[in-house]
Amino acid sequence: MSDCIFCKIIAGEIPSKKIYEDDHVYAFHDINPIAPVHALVIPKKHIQSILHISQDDGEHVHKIHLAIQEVAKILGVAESGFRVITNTGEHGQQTVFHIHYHVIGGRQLKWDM
Ligand code: IU
Repeated sequence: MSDCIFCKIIAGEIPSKKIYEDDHVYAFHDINPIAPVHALVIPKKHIQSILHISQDDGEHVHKIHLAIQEVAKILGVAESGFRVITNTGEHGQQTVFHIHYHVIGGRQLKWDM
């Protein structure tokens, strides 16, 4: 999508600190981290939110989960543990409408973070 900031990051039109990339997925450091490790894992396909995943998106969803494993290993939190969050809609405080998976860790998390 031409006006989507995350599509522009994937295209390299907006700079980002890349962690991992494959055919389906791009992962980068969040610009406003809330923990020592705070990555965003996104599908290269523009999908607005978890509510917009279709039957045809199975490979994207699978590849995102595999990429999360890779990102956790690369950033050194696979052993200690981490949290994956996908904010959805207004009450979920979704601010960027290209589905993204926050990978947060590097310290002890509480339920209210
Ligand atoms: P949210 O779940 O939609 O609220 O998360 C959007 C995240 O995208 C948020 O943590 C921002 O800091 C992050 N982000 C970014 O990393 N780079 C950007 O250019 C923009 C937002 I805009």
